[in-house]
Amino acid sequence: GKRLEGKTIVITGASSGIGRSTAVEFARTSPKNLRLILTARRIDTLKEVAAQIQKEVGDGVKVLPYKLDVSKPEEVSSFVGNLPEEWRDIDILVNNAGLVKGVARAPDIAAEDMNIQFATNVTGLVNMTQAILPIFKKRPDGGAGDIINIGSIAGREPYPGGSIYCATKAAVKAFTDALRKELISTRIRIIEIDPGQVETEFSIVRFYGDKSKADAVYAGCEPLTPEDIAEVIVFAAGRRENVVIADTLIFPNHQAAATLLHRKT
Ligand code: NDP
Ligand code: 8X3
Repeated sequence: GKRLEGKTIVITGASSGIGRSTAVEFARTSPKNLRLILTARRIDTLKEVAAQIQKEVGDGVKVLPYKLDVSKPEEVSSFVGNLPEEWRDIDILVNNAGLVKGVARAPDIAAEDMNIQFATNVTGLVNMTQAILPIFKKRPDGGAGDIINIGSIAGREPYPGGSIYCATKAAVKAFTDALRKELISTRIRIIEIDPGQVETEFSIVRFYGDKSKADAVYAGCEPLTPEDIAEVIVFAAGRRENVVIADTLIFPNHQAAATLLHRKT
C-alpha cells in the first residue's frame, strides 16, 4: 500500500520465477506510483513481463526492462549510469538472480558450472549491492533504502550433489549478515529471504533443460509457488522503516529440511 508509493525498485532475475512474480506483486500492491526496473539476460521476456504488468495495473506503475547479466562486472558497474535520470533514485534492490547447475559431486564438478554459480549468485549479488549502495548512502542519517537478498535453505543446510550451490548461498548469508552489521548506524535495511522448494525454472536450469528430470524433483510434492515468495518479499519491503525482516525461512508444508520432503506415492 502507501509505504511503497513513489518507490523505485530494481529486481534482478525478473524474467522468470520468483523475480518475475515479485515484479507483479509489487505492481499489484502499489499500483499508483511505482517505478520497476526489471533486469535479466532475456530482454524479450522482460518486455513481456512489463507488458503483462502494464495491462493488469495500468500506467500508474512505470516499468523499465533492462538487459543485465549480473555475472558480468562491467555490465553491473555501468548499470546505474546508463539509467535515464528519473530512474536513478533507487529505493529497493531485490538481489534475486541466481542459478544452480548440475548435481555432480566432487571430484566430478565441472569448472564451468562452478564458476557460473559463484559469478552469478555471489559476485553478481555483491557487485549489484556495491553499485546501488552509494545511492542509498546519500540519504540523511547515514542513508536509507532496502536490499533484499534471496538466499535459500541450501545456504543453511548443505546437501550432497549441491555442494557448490549450497556454498554460494552460504556466502550470500555471510555477506548479508556482515552487511547488516556494517550498516547498523544507517536507516538502510538488509533483508534476507530463504525459500525452500519453489517450482520455477530453477530445476530446468539445474538439469540443463531436461524437463522430465526437473519434474521428478517435484513428484508427489506440492512445492511453493513463486507468488508465495513474492508475497513475503513485498511484505518485508512494506513494513514501516523501523522494522527489519532480517531473516526468513519459508517451506511448503511437506518440507522440513533441504532434503527432507514427504512425498505422496
Ligand atoms: P528461475 O530459473 O525461474 O529464475 C532465475 C532468474 O535469474 C531468471 O530470471 C534468470 O533470468 C535470472 N538469471 C540467471 N542468471 C542471471 C545472470 N547472470 N544475470 C541476470 N539474471 C540472471 O529460478 P527461481 O525463480 O527459482 O530463482 C530465483 C532465486 O531464488 C535464485 O537466487 C535461486 O537460487 C533462489 N531460490 C530458488 C529456490 C527454488 O526452489 N526455486 C529455493 C531457494 C532459493 P535470465 O535467464 O533471463 O538471465
Ligand atoms: C533451492 C532449494 O535446496 O532445492 O535453493 O537447492 S534447494
